[in-house]
Amino acid sequence: MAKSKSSLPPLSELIKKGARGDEAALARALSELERLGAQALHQAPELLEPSHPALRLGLTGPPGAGKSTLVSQLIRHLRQQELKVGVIAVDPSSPISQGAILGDRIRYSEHFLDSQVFIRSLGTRGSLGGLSASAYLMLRAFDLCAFDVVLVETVGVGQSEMDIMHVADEVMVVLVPESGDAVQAMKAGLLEIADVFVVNKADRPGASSLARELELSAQMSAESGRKSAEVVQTVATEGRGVDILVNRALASFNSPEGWKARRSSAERLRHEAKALLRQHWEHWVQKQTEGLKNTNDLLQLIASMSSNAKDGID
Ligand SMILES: Nc1nc2c(ncn2[C@@H]2O[C@H](COP(=O)(O)OP(=O)(O)OP(=O)(O)O)[C@@H](O)[C@H]2O)c(=O)[nH]1
Ligand SMILES: [Mg+2]
Repeated sequence: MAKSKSSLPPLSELIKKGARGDEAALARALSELERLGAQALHQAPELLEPSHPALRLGLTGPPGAGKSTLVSQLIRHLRQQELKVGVIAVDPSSPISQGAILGDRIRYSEHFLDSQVFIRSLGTRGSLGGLSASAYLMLRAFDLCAFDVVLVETVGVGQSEMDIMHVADEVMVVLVPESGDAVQAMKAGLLEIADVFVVNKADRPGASSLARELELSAQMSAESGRKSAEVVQTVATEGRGVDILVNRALASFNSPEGWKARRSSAERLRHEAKALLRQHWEHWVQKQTEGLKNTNDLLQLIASMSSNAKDGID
């Protein structure tokens, strides 16, 4: 059961408390963002102009590639630099957040007691496979709550993989020797979104040849004037190669001009607006069709559509 609205402090209040380090308030704020969707921006317009944007590092790749293990390693290194770290783990297999939370409780357990690390798991409910409106809103909340770096983990299946490019300031595509060859990655359009190809599980056979293939593709991409990704081999379970990723992250963190400018681009805002509006209208369509029983109902619905649509949900 959802809590009654009146028992909750306003969203802005929760966010303010979250910014002062109250983790419980931040957790409740994020749940409110999930519940409210786009309306949250009305209730807490300060989300639109965060004064302290956190560097967003995206990690995407096939299931089981070692993304969470890498995230855990990255958190450890970033904490050594005394940076405040947020994590959003998007789990497409989970229609609701609860299922995802359980899995990541275990994966990130070593960081749970650290007050400067905040981890949130998120299902992709209602987002047609892409990043949900909630993810965009939560990232804004992390900005407002003075996080330095936010790691966004998405499983590389379908649209969410591509969406990561519109939210992350730097995208790491995590591949493993057994995930198929570089050509496969090219076909999936990964060359366009990757800033770094992480060849994880480099303790397994085939890692070097995958890395070479990726390097070759990156080189060809650079020669034709497109983005050229760095290729890094890692063994996440042992922390091998992670320092290279951390150094890249710190370099970006320490020279924010480029990514801060990209962050405020109209193109990014358009992608965010699409996610927000999509969720809003999906909710609306769901509500409108709940009671539909016959073709007459359908006709009536169509007739009233334009006026209802203007009112939106609730
Ligand atoms: N041999 C080896 N195993 C690894 C390495 N990195 C991670 N693993 C193991 O791979 C398995 C999956 O790791 P996760 O970090 O959960 O992978 P993930 O990409 O987050 O998985 P999903 O979130 O389910 O898509 C775990 O059993 C890890 O211990 C590595 O470098 N070498
Ligand atoms: Mg994971």
